[in-house]
Amino acid sequence: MKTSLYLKTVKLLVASFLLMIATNLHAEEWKYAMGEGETDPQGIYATAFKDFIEENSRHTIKIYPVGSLGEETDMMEQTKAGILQFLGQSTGYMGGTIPEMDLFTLPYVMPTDTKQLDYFFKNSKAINEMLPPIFNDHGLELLSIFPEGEMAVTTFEPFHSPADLAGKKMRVMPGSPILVETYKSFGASPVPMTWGDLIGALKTNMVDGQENPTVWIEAYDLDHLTKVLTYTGHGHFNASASANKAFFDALSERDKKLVRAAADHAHQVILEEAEKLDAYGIGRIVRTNPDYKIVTLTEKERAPFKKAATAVQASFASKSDSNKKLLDQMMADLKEAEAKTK
Ligand code: 6CS
Repeated sequence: MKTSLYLKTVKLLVASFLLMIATNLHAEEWKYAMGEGETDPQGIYATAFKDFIEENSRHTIKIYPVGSLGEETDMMEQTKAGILQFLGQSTGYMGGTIPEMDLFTLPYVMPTDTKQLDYFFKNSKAINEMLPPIFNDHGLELLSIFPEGEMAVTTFEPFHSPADLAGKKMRVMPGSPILVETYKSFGASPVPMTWGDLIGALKTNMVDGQENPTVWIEAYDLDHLTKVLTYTGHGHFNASASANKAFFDALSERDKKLVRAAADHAHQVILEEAEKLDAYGIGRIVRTNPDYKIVTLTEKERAPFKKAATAVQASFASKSDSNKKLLDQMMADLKEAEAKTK
């Protein structure tokens, strides 16, 4: 009697030990595609995520920068299909697939103050509680959403009012109905276009301007392809990181905790970096391109753009109950961020 109990105990201990070794020795290569290069904000996040995973497990991460697997527009489908395990994507490419993600392209909603943005992206209930189940409905597991800098508009001619933008073909990211509505409300003719087509379109005057954060404008020489950079204060460029949901759900509890911890680490790294990106971007533009014209619209000049934006915000909220609840929560989150960072 005692012998069989002893043998059972030994078998259980050996099986547990082997399971523990197997779990620790279990190594996979996970694919991570993103809409930017390795030195851009999404690359900083992806590299921090990769380093954390590889320093704390035997798994490895292979990063695919923009262009290596096709356009940014293709990557969402590849991730939902499970071809990719992780996706770094600009929110301006996501509203066509996940309508609620146009929350982040709404005009005159996000602040430009980096301290408020930092608090918001760390504490937002809209992001941390309301978006994850929405991502799940689309076969994705949301890991992070983070800022990349204030949107600046670059054009060939100065503009100070919606009338100045009349008939101007303004390129917008291709996955956002709200960006189209925004630039129509600003008096322009929006042209949805992937990043891969923008440089050629600017060189051939297929478009009259575009918007991006200054760190991107500088990194990809958009200031040398246009004449004027205008701060309107209307928008902010944001990016997301997510995983294929079936892949994430199938992970061991240990690996789920590892992925969450890696995302939290990368989120802290990019939020710290994001506080400097705007200053870095415009600083380099002014230093390397001193003749480039920089305009900051006055509050009086911004007024008609802000008035037009209220209709776009209302349009977003009217599209679904989910959109309305998210926008209401985001406004509350932003109010808290402002109060907490005074
Ligand atoms: O304008 C775009 O499409 C690109 N801009 C940034 C800041 N990141 C990637 C995106 O494809």
